[in-house]
Amino acid sequence: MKNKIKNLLLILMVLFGLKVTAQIEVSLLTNGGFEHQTPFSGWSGINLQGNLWEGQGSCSAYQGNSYMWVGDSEQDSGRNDVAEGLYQSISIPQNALSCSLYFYVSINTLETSVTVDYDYLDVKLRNNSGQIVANLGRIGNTAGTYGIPGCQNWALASVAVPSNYFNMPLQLTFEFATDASEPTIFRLDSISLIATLPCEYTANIIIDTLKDANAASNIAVGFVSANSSNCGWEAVVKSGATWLSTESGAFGNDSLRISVLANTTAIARTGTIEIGDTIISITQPGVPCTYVYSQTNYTCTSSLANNYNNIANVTAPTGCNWLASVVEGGTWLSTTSQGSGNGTISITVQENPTTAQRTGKISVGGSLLTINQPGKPNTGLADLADSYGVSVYPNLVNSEFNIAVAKEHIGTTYSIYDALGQLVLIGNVTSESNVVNIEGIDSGIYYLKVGENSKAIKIVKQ
Ligand SMILES: [Ca+2]
Ligand SMILES: [Ca+2]
Repeated sequence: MKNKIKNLLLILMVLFGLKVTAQIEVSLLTNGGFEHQTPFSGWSGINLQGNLWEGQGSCSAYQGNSYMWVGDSEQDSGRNDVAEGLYQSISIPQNALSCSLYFYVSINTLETSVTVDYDYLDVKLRNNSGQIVANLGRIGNTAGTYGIPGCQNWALASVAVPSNYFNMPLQLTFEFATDASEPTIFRLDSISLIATLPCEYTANIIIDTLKDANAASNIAVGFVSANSSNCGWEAVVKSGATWLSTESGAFGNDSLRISVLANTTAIARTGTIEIGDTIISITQPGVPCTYVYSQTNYTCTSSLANNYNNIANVTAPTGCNWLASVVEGGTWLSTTSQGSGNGTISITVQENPTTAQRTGKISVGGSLLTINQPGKPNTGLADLADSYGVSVYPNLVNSEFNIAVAKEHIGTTYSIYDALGQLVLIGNVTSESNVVNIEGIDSGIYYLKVGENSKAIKIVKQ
């Protein structure tokens, strides 16, 4: 039986050596070794007849200096017809996983029966009214050593308390009785009532969302409370380990501290940390969205209508969605570029019908990219563009040329005459820029008119 206690101690030491403790042993009795300055402190008597004594005399306690004994104040002779006991009020916690009573007992007797306990010690549970709730066990003269006076044959006794007696006020009683002949002396020492309780932890989180996306180390985000200073816990990152870490862990209460790496994306992220059975979440915000162009200015290569692809890179954090919009020059400049995070800008421009450069602007999240489109080349004939708002280019034509007109001329017709004033071609003016094919016309000098009143513009077909 001694080994059982030793094994228990060994288990406790192993448990306490671990970082995480699942359960703890709690002693529920006061002064179980009778070593208090008042040896029966914590205990109450039952039918005391003055025969309960703290033991010393010629006998040695199992542990310490004192023990409790019954049967006779004169330990040399023992005493018959004793019926008395002692008890202590207890309440075994409801959440106990188990509870066991251990005590050391020494019995000397003049009884010779090896089968009948004429004198005995009963261990019982009674309610506060004194009624018996449970008989936990009996040890009698049959377990004793013959001879009075006699001394010190201590043995460990133990009994498990069934769980249906948990969570109620009880009296744990040791009740002695000797019959009318052949006395028996009982001694008790080192009584312990050990409940095994689960370790329980409560995590109170003060900060569940960090203030920004920056890296931070060893910041206190909460507090962990344990139901015992012998309960060890360790905080373990369950998700988000690529950016979230903690070294927190302690016996008993302690703060919960974490470290985080910087979040370089615009997407908030949440990691989880497990403490005992509790899972807590920590959220780190993303960075604000910013949009930076690789260049803030782009100049088209010509005045002609064209698509220009990937004219500037946009650098933005992951998770930042953007849609490029034309904020200036919308009549001739357009874009369908959009992205999430990094991307590029492509544009479509209409032909510039004038000789002046024009400027448009594209916004991505408020950042502006300036687009310059040159005016059409000045061929020397460009002054043919009249105040009427019509111009032609090139004027030296191989097969096609362009008629650029002011808006108000859209819907009219253009007419081409030869040098003799003969009409050779007529067509509709459908937009500000109209392509005319004269591939089938002989080389020579021609004149173009738009509508009724424009000045004739000279065209040379090569
Ligand atoms: Ca003792
Ligand atoms: Ca007896």
